[in-house]
Amino acid sequence: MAETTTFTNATQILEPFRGVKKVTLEEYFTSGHRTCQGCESALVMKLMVKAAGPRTIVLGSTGCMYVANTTYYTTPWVVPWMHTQLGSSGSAALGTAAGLKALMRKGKMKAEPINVIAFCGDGGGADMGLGAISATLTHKEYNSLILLYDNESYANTDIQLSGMTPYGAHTTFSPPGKAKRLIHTRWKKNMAGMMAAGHPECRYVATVCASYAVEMMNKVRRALTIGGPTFIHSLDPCPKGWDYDPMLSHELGELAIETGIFPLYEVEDGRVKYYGKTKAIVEGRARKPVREYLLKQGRFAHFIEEDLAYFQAKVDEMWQTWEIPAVVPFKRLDATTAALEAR
Ligand SMILES: Cc1ncc(C[n+]2csc(CCOP(=O)(O)OP(=O)(O)O)c2C)c(N)n1
Ligand code: SF4
Ligand SMILES: [Mg+2]
Repeated sequence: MAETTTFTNATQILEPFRGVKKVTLEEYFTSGHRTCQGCESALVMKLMVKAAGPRTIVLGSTGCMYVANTTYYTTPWVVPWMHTQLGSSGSAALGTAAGLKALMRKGKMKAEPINVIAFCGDGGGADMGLGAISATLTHKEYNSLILLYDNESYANTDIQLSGMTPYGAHTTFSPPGKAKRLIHTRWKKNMAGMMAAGHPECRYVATVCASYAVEMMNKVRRALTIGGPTFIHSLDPCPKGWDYDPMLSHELGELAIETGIFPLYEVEDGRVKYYGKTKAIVEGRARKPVREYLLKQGRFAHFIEEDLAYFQAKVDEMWQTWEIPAVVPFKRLDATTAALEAR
């Protein structure tokens, strides 16, 4: 671990792990948690802090990764950890980074780059805390990473739908019924694209899935190394909320990528780079049909052909009509329309 030359915005230089055999053995999220069997979000916590290393402070907003990880007198966190209010991951990240900087400037603690990571769920981050995250991403003088773990519902309070719940999914707020088969008919927010497009001075935004663990850890390391406020969106299969056998978590993560529903990419200083199977899709590989992903989950068991076709058409649209496929949803203008509109 080295340091950049100036203290002001110094970060730890965390080189990427060159393959799984090069990943460090030390764990900073260990036993002592009570998440469900097959919980991908718990794996994300473990990989996230393993990637960051020991000189790290983790802040976590309310949700499964707070409640199930800090039951009275137990915790899996080996690094300093603090709970923050449900909508406050952005404020907690910024406040902690600013506080550390002030203490170091005043000589009250040793000056060294300390990683600050604030995690939030989709409810806490993409709905309730969106404003605070947005504000934090404009404060380029403070280093912090906000990691949104997206299990696509307010899981901790029994699977209510959030702005990240997929179209048509069965949640406790959207149970399918005889009169109305689909209660939830909104399309999911494009969180990483929104953060990248909306915060020109945020230097790093990425999407990850723990099914691709080394890539995921390397994106965390890149975000922490590049400095300033950064943002990562992780798609996390959740056996309880998505209603599937816990042994399928890894496979569902893969299918989310292979169907093109969840693209893997990073935006560094405005440049988009696709990863893994998403890159292969961009280069022409066929996407798997969305039904292969959806029908493995009980939350879509009420879907009929018409619903599957609609879902497929929306995903096709992401890939075929978005200006930057699966990242930025502005529509391309064909040359004639563009010329007419320019007059
Ligand atoms: C302001 C506020 N409203 C409601 C709650 C109740 N609550 C606790 S956890 C939670 C669900 C959070 O969902 P998400 O952020 O997606 O995290 P997950 O539980 O899915 O891990 C809710 C609604 C709360 N703690 N604070
Ligand atoms: S409900 Fe989902 S996110 Fe919460 S602990 Fe269980 S598997 Fe993990
Ligand atoms: Mg959630």
